[in-house]
Amino acid sequence: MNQFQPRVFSGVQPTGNLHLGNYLGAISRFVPLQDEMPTIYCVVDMHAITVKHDPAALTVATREVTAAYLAAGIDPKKAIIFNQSQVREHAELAWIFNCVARMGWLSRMTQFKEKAGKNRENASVGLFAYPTLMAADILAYRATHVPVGDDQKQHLELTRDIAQKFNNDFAERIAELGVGVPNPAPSPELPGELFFPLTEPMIAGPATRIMSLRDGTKKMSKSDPSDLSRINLRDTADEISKKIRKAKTDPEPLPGDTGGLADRAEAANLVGIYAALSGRTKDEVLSDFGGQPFSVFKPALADLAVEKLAPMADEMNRLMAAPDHIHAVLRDGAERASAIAEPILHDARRICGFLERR
Ligand code: AQP
Repeated sequence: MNQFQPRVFSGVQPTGNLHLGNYLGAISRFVPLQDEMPTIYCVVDMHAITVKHDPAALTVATREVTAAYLAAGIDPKKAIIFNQSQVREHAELAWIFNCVARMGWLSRMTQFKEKAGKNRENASVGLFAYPTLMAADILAYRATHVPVGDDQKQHLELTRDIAQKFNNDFAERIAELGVGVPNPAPSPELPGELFFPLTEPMIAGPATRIMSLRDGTKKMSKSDPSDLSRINLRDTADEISKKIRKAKTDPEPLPGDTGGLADRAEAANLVGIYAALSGRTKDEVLSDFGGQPFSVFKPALADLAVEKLAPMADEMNRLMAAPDHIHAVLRDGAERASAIAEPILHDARRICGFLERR
């Protein structure tokens, strides 16, 4: 691999209904990383306008994601927290990447196909180009690691493809300007000096894909029209308990090990949630609950979910009620983020050959 300074970047869209999947797949995993390397956590509001949106709701949801970051334990003195639209370099680098990425690459993105649905002609150009903006989010900071849920794997592969093509297309220019980082293992695919790292996805643990509580084959999602399909991060204890009680299951008792969860998507999902919330493996959970019916397991899961999530909801509500602290965190974060991205974009512009203001 290459020798870039380790740095984490990740983001969450402020599209409302932040849910347990966002928490377990992403936000909760952001917290320990802040003690391991420099971390940048973004509220990706420019991504949120790729589908029809309500401007007033976007403002509120931007505060809400920030509140979730803080309530989950991200310390704004350690990590940089900011909203994407306040750092211009994201949009600028996204344009450069629109000219590096190929139409064929973007046409293969499953998230675009799912979100555009049958009416693709009517989808926004922004929705199609979403992955190039995501690549820019990451590479404007030359981030080396990105913790995300499993659904983002394909976009991260595309980010690597874009970085690789940029490094190759401009290899001579990067060397000539002396702005590259030595690549310890040059190959026909990658030159000896790299401008962008090949970012590593961090997709691990028992909760990389939390499924809908109503349908174990569908991802838990903000945009699911059924509120019963997800546990929202600001749900009350009663709402959490009710949703778990009503979660779809099968009539069989829980198996004694994970092998017995094959073909039981809903059961596997609930066991995965229990494992992630308790910090144990699925097999450990099943060694306690194997042979038990859902009438025993569901109340235990509800108690655990309330114990873990209710204090976070309280803190989010407190922060949202007096958002001055949220605004201060975002302002400070945007300044610190700009200070990293500006010199990187300055070099990217020179690599492209844009004539500077004189
Ligand atoms: N169900 C999930 N299980 C595990 N991780 C998940 N993530 C999303 N859903 C799950 C992870 O949360 C982070 C932020 O996601 P996002 O805001 O970019 O939204 P998304 O991935 O498009 O998924 P959503 O939340 O369901 O929104 P909609 O309904 O708008 O598509 C990412 O790291 C993601 O992997």
